[in-house]
Amino acid sequence: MSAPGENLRINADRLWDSLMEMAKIGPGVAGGNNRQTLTDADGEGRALFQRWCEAAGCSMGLDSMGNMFARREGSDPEALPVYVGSHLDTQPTGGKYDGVLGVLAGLEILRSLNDLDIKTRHPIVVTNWTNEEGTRYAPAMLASGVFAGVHAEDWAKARLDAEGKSFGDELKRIGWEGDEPVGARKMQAFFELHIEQGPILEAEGKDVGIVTHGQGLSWTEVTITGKDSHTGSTPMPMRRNAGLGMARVLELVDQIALSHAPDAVGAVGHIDVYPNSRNVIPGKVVFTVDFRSPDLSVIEDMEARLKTGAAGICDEMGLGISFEKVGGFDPVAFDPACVGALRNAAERLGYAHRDIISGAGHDACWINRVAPTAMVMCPCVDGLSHNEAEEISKDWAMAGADVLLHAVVETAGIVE
Ligand code: HGY
Ligand code: MN
Ligand code: MN
Repeated sequence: MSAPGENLRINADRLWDSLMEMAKIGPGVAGGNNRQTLTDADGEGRALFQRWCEAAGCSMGLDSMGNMFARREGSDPEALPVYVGSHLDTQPTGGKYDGVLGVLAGLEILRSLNDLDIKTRHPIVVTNWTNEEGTRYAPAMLASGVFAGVHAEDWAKARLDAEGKSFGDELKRIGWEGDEPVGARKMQAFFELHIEQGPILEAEGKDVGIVTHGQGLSWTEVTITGKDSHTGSTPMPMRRNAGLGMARVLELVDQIALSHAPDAVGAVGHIDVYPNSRNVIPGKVVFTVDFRSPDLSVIEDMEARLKTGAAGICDEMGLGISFEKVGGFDPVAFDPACVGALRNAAERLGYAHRDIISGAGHDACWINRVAPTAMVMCPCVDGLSHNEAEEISKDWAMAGADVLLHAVVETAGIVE
């Protein structure tokens, strides 16, 4: 397919206005968003996205995991569509751009092609993947994982949130469960634009990052059990303090990750303490250990050392401990041809770029299993994300969307 001319660009003001409009749905308390998956706010955001897509002349498909597919016809209806998208759900204290930029940049591509009356041979489909964040329902990238055949649909729909509500019930409740069998769609390619969520691109003055690989992720849920007892009258030697055991395991997690510096990372972001009362020594704690590395053998080493080290700590303290793997995926290498289309687009458009490995997980990491896939990233201020203060510039959004536009259109083929 011939490459588009360098003058083919998106409308940055319109993209920015759409980002700000979407950000009004599920506002956070500090300028960001709390539009968690399968909440009413998620439903509202989906409805707005659908209205915009239909106004752009698309037909909207919806599968049984709530994944949305806005289709712009091509000249050859039999040709496999080129897919582009990301996710509209956010963290509880999320930013306005994580995921949303990738979905709305996909819509902006369709709007720009309409403006210029450009026809492509392959159809183009803009996608919103359900529950990318994995906050309300673990694991992350749940619906794209079902689409890619990684998770069984029944298992995914049985996942419970902290209030015991199931994914399947909540998807029905908000009215976004489609009839389409999940995973039936075949793709020519899949492209995703995402903010970097790290400091590298801004620090190096780059406009875009060409994502060659995504690092692997491991989520282990750890349960430590001791004995609830009075914080005042229980002598120290008699205590079986699950909270103290957890504190020592958190220190161990940090040491394990640092032992594989500079590429490995580790932290615990989710902690439930029982009974979580000011004057009761916790008899039980449940927390999730998040390890990541571009190297699978490093991830496996970190998982193994967590288990032996944490079991040793609990043994010494007379505490019980159990582990459950609740999420994860191996490091991914994206499709060289798709990566090349993005890199050539950045060159053609005159954007400063560098290759980069994604630190965060993305739907593209699963879709890479079923279609040629690649990602492009734009910088974010101070590399901050999963924080309401997440910020990007309109120019960065434009650069990412322009590069995405060129790779998608080149792959879909312009019909003269
Ligand atoms: O966890 C992740 O990397 C993604 O933000 N869900
Ligand atoms: Mn994301
Ligand atoms: Mn995220």
